[in-house]
Amino acid sequence: PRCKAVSLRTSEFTDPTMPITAEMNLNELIIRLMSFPADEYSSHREPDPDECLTVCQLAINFLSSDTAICLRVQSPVNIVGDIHGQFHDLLRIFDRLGQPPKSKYLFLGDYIDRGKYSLEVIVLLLSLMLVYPNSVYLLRGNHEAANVCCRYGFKDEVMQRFGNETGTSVLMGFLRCFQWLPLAGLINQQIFCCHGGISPTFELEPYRSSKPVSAITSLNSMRRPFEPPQFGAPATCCGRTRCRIRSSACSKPETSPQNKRGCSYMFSLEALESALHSFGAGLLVRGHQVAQEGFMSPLT
Ligand SMILES: [Mn+2]
Repeated sequence: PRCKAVSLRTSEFTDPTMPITAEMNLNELIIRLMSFPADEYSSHREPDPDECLTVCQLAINFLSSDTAICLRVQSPVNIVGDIHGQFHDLLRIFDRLGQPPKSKYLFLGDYIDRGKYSLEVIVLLLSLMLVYPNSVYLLRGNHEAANVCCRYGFKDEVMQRFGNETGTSVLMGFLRCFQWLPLAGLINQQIFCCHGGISPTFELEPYRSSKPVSAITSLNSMRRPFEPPQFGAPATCCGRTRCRIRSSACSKPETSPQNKRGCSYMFSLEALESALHSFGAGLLVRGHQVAQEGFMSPLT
């Protein structure tokens, strides 16, 4: 990686009261981005730095009103995995499943990096969340963090479009905003959704109580904002650690023998059932991993 890692302390980027600097009509911005031409980059007006920073600040104001780690969502809702800067795919998803607020969406994180249009993806999704807070829910993926998005494309995209000086302030705006994104969602008290997966440290608090909802309460006892720590439940939840399914029985997620850094977990059906039981949930839906057919159900 040629870029220097940007290190952030939570305290430096958590002011939810920063004034909004630009007048902006979010509905117009949404309509403009939704009509992004499918074949012609030149005729598309990209989000400008003021729009990016204003959307980030509005999102922080909104997200800081409830700092729980786990969102509660009611069905029916469409669950969408990693977009990774593929703006056309996002538009196709809206075409197929309906635009908010007609259809409800829970996105599992990893909006940016890899694809060419990270800015359009994240600006549109944040704007939709702001205008339709009961129809668009955004979770945090491992790419929504300083140390990842500076290495996998988002930082380069922002610098290329806006230049180093303006680009840096836009990047910082997004990094501050990412710190406020929730890590998990629970649909109808039944379907637990997160970017990465389950972690052995989910057990620390949930298992102290026999009440099934205690795990969620325990997740909710953590508060945003933060930069994901390197290890532990929040790290695994948002995919900072990798999760893989293992086939043999084992009651807890275990570190993968292939991964010498010990930041990867394998989990079996047994471990999954035990974690879900502690949440009072029956199903885990996660992103973070390629599924050739669009989705897969490896443990059913
Ligand atoms: Mn990921």
